[in-house]
Amino acid sequence: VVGAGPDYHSPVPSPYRPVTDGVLSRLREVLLDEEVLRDEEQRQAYARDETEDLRFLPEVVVTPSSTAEVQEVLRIAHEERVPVTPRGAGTGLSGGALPTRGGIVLSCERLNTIREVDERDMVAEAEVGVVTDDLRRAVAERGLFYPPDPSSSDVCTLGGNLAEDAAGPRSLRYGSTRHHVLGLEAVLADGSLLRTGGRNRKDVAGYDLTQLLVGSEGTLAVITAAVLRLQPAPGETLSLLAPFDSLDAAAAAVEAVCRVTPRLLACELVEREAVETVARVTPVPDELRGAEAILFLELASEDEGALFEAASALEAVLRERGSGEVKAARQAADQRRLWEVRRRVGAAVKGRSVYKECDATVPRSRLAELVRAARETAAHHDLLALCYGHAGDGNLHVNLLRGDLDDETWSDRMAAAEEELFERVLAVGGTVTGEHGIGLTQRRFLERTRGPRAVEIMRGLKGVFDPRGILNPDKVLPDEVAR
Ligand code: LAC
Ligand code: ZN
Repeated sequence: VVGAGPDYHSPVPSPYRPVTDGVLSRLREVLLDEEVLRDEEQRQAYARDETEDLRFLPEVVVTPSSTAEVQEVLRIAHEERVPVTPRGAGTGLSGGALPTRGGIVLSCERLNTIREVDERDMVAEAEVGVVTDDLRRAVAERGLFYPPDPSSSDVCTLGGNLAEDAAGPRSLRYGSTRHHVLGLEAVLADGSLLRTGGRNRKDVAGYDLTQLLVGSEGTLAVITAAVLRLQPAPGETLSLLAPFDSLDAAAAAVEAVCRVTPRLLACELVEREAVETVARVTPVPDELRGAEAILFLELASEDEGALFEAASALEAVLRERGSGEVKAARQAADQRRLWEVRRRVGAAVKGRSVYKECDATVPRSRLAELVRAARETAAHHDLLALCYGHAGDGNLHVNLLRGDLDDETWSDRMAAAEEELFERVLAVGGTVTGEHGIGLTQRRFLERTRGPRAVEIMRGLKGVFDPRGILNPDKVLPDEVAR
């Protein structure tokens, strides 16, 4: 029944074995009844993530509630050669959680315990089904801070953040998820348990398996828990809005803005079309309307004087670089209102049209070239594009919108535009994904980005971790074949 019904994409021809009644009864022996989902209606919820309009129906969904149960599931899948697609909250944007071969979706939703917040070592140990904001709140109650802030932080989970090395606006100051991981508990393809790292802030004993697993998109192991590094809270914050009368000018200003002060946490760019897309579904504060592009900046300091000093230094640079009148928000509620608009862009675009997410990233000094490439590429292929994202990190989400194009026109134009955009991105030393991952949809760019030798080494690693190729097939590596 994989691929059954007009809504599902055809499954990739499979060397794997199906989920037979025998496999199902083995799963039921090691899991509770409610941890094995077989009804089509239940499985449909696991057929998609947030990537385009792709759907693949899994044969069965399992929701283990302990690491030991994850081990049992993988032991069975390994013996039976059934593919397993690990899944967090399904907010991914490169298809990493799509069960392209049917098989088992292993949802981590019940692995949702925060095992410990240790104030003395300033670490938290949490299972991967914990919602990112729940962890942030739990550590904040103890006066501590966990920085990663993906836009979906109210629903996404640590597991997806770890698998994709998710980031967000504040990664400008704090780095992406991987910069906060000290250790992992993970289950290997054959069901055995692997612990990496620990609670030490420094540790160079052997190869760094922790950092290898972070960002490996569920292709090497199923991460079940992580030891995360915490920080003191950043203090008081102030947000600035700098309107520009062209997208190019806003992009060109970013490198100067990022040099001004270490108190800058975030430097985001949103172009007019993106603001207007949010305005279609929710009221947008007036100060965000009208400009061709806006830079959203966030500053933090434990001292209010220093905060305002940094703000005026930034304002001077922004004006010099062509910004209109810079507006500041100091009250928490005002800041939240502004950032809410930024956070909602992705969902608003998705609500407006099927679209192709291009997670283009370039060295910060090449940002203006990225913006130009996005605009020119869209024009060459007669598509509507909009840009927004993490300008300070050189990372923009270039969204190509389908609008009312028919299937064939859309897929031809989209593929050609993506090709042209990424050629230009790679030509200036950029990369094809800054934070959303290669997943299913960006695999054809991996070798061009990393080179054939690097991809060969990645394949070798895949073989060591997952010799039968059952873990998250069709992700990361191009044309992966199970042995
Ligand atoms: C964002 C997501 C789409 O930046 O990465 O909003
Ligand atoms: Zn983003």
